Amino acid sequence: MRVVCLAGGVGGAKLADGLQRALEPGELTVVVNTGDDFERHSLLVCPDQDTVLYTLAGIAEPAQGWGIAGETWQVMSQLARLGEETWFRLGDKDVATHLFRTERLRGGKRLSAVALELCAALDVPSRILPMADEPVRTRVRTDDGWLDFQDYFVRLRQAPEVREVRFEGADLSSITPEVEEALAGAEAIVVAPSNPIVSIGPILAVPGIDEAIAAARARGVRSVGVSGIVGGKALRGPADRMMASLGDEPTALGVARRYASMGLLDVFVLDRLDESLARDVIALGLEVVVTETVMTDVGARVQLARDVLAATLPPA
Ligand code: FO1
Repeated sequence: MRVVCLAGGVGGAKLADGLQRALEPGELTVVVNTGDDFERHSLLVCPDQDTVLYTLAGIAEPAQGWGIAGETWQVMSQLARLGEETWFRLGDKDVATHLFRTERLRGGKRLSAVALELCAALDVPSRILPMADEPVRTRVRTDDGWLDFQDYFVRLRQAPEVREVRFEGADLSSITPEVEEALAGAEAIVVAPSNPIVSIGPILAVPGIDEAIAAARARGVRSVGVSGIVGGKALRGPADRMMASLGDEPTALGVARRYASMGLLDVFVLDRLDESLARDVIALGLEVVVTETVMTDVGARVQLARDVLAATLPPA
């Protein structure tokens, strides 16, 4: 079954890992958010792409979710000694990824081509594709003005309230041939339990992606989304606070409303803790599946992936 999964960082990577384990090699394509990407020490860092890459390659650092297991920090220590800012920590092995990527981009390759080279080099049996080849950068407006995403997320530890979000460059970007081909051949679409505003939002802001999803759904492909907000709390990161400060209800129902208003989904997956919201989600015109969505171990990732894949099959 050919599956396309839209994903951001850690939550997206975990479900993608479950899907990769539940499917045959080559059946999964993950389209990742690039709005978090930025230049650090003259290297292009693609946090969501790399989180998914390292997870699907089986080398991710398990506790923090991003970066590579067993990292050392010699480069950062020396940069600190030289007086550079080191609030964004790049491990020594991780730096190799950014060197590999940046060198190829400077040589004229597209980000998508480099992403596929990284998958091949790390023996990942799935395709991890950036949402666009052109730079798209998420910026957030706080009471102190506009900030680059990683300034807000890592340097300021998501402390400021977010008043507005924009995806700079999205209007100049376009769907890549690889993403277009994946959606044209998809038999199921999955929207991972990632932040709906700053992880899934940028992907849908790339011209051509929502149309390609709509075209797939028009030929009967079902689209299933999973809430990353459980019991009114984001499993990770600031999605709940961000939704509240932007005027959305910070619950799984708020996530479902956002996706339903975009006409993105057929089915919404709720955690058992949120079962009482099912009636309201159904009223939005979505089917509902209630299951365990918190992926505490690999078994839970595979179980959620199986539940999601079952929901992509039309009801009997
Ligand atoms: N997150 C942090 O909280 N602190 C870091 O120093 C940090 C470094 C980092 C390096 C490479 C990478 O791919 C990701 C990294 N992240 C770090 C995670 C990341 O920036 C965010 O979790 C995502 O952008 C949000 O999805």
